Amino acid sequence: VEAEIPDEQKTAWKKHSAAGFSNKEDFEAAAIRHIETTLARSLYNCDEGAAYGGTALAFRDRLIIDWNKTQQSHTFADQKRVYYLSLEFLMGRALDNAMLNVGLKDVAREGLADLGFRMEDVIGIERDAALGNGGLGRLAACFLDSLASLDYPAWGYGLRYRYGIFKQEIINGYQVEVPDYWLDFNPWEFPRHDVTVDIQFYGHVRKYNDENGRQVSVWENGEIVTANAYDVPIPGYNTPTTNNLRLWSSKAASGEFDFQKFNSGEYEQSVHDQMRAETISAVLYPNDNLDRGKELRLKQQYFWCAASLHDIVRRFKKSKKAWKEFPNQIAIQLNDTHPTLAIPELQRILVDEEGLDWDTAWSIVVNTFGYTNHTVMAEALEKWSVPLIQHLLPRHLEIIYEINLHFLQYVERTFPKDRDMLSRVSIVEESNPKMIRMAFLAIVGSHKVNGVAELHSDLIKTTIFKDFVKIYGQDKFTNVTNGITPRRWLHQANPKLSELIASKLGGYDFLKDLTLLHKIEAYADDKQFRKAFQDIKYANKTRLAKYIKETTGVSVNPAALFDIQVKRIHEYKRQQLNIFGVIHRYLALKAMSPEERKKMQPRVSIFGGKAAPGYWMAKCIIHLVNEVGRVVNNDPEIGDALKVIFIEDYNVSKCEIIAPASDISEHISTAGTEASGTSNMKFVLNGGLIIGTCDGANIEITREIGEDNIFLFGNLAEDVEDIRHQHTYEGVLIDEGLQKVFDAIHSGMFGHSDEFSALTNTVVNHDHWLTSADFEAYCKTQDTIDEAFKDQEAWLHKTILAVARMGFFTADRCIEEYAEMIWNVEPQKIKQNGA
Ligand code: CBF
Repeated sequence: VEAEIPDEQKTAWKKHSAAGFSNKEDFEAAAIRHIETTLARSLYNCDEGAAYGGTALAFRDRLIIDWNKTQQSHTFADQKRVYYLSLEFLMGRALDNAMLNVGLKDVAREGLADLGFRMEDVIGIERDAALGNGGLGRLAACFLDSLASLDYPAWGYGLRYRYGIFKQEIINGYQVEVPDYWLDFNPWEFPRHDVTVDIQFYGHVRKYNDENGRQVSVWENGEIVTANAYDVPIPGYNTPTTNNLRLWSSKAASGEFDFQKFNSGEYEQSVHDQMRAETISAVLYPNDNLDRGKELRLKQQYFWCAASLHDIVRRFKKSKKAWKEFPNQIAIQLNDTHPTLAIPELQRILVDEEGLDWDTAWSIVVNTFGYTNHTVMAEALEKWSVPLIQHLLPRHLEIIYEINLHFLQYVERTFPKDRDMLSRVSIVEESNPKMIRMAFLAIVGSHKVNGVAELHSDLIKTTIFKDFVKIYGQDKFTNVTNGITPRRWLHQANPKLSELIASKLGGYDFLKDLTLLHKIEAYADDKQFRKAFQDIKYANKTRLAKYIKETTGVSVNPAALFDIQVKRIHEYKRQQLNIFGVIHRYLALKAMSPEERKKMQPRVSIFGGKAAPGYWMAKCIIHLVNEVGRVVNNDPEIGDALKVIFIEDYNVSKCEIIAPASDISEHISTAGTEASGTSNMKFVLNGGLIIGTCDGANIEITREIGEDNIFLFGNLAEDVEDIRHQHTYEGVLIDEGLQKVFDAIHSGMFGHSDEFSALTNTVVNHDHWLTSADFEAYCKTQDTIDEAFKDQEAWLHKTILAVARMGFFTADRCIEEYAEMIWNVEPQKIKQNGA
């Protein structure tokens, strides 16, 4: 309480309070001080690594001053806050983002030049914080940027994995996984040694009746692991608001280390518990859209949910408000089902620890949580075996059963004649072993459920959650179409395009109100603007070509059409369709005379993405792409007409170079399988067009930018099931062109054909992903693109219109929709003095 602090203390603090730099001189002073004192380097041994360290630490100081002001201000105001629970935060690099968001990149550039360094080299030193697999984790990172930029009081909660997503190496055309130990030097986190939570696993539940005859459950005798907090400041763009991302790291609880064993020489055993505890936050599971049901993963989920909830409840209790105020003060968003255990955990805290009755507690729980679904694919829908939960979290299993009982009683009352309904919607699946359906628990325990694009939100209502719509009504289900942050994905990745747009719009306001982009539509026919736009694209392609040359040794011509598909490798995303199309093109080029070949539009087909280590088919796709590249790129007859590139170790920082360099990018999932996609938005915002299916956010992108400015093809979601049914009963009809591709593969043209038999057989046997069914349409659309690209003026017209119409896809709009429809929170501006 301010009034209780003596005046002398206040004066001393005021006089010496840390001040951030805002000019070159002060930046240099801050950076050099850190280089000398924190990093123990000097003028004589300051390399790029040290320059990065000094710059990052100088900016971290700046951020933490704003962070303190923001947190103080939020505590004083005591408004409703949002907590975003996500097992993945794919943050990428922090320095460039921090410099741009606080508006001091030019100051730092000049300062670094004085010290003898180039900004680009210094930025390039930073390792990506790669705590995620793909779209879901990157979405969480974009949302954090928007929450801070829009001044929402919000925290992210996640796990501080010691190893992020593995580093991918391509050796002899095969993916090899190498561990990503990224914490050697991480200037962006603050260890909070004072913030720890003891988390319990295993044990048993003891019941007794208290003096009022009320049954009490005590979960006891478990194994304790400690959660340690690490805070990462999240700066908003052009605002002092700096929010917090709190990541938990696991440690053996103090007292767990067995000194007796250690002293008697049993070293290994004595450190065993220590290591076991630390394993919980050691590694990110490298699966995207796939549930493997591993015990350690369940431990991760509970560890993180329990630590986060403990923290949230502790903060709430400080306010001394009544429990019924909890949902008015706190909104918790569940990013997919991974944090669903937070639901029974909050119920446990309220009932077992705080003594609330079941119904009061449950109403608080439901009004607090919102659940975002990111997939309809069966293999990604999480289920946990009842015996496993029973063993690891015995009290939670009881609570889940009780939640289910109350829910099923309600269903029974509402639909007395529909017995099947009970087994269809039960949170407990009556299989052997019984399984807990996490998505169902998330729906029952939340007041809103949202999908991430219109088609996807409709599909969840008509397929996997159909019964729940009957039970709860339409209003519980809503849509928030995904978006991306224009700060990173335009301003940072494509500074020249951002500058060109700003020159026409009279400043950078569009970075906070992306709908302002519509004003550049007026320049779509302006010759000078077009030329400038075209030059920027060419420069970005040249930058990527240089990167490709340096990393693969292959020269590509920046004047060729750059066709890019970078994302996780997955059969549903259909990189196989793309590479079969490339082979089809190669065969066609080989069959042409040199004169005919010269008339063809030169192309560079670029792939990138990681396969989950245990996903054999995805690994076959990577191998085939690399083998096709080896053959095509070394074929003297082909030359520049076609090049095939696989970019190793695709990640966020590489995407920042790749997205601005596309002419066409591929978003070609089997219709109805890609919930939204977000790279589609990044590519269009950077002046590239899309070849895509009517899937996910492609549909809304088409609606916004106009169907003349996108190349759609393929079967529609509503027809997919019928086609699959036909395949099962009548067999697969292999497209003629595709058959030639398969013949070429079987002939050994791209290496031993056995290596690829799984890939071709799956199409011949079931064609579950409609590779053959969509092949002809895909190839024809690629031909249309070749023709369209030849008319550069018309192409430029399309790309400029598309950029101008992308305003809807900002993550800021998403956050405003969540805030209004789901969280009911208001922004809170922080004054520069922190009041
Ligand atoms: O909503 C964000 C993204 O999430 C996924 O990556 C996911 O992990 N389920 C989906 O596959 C994407 O379609 C979606 O854009």
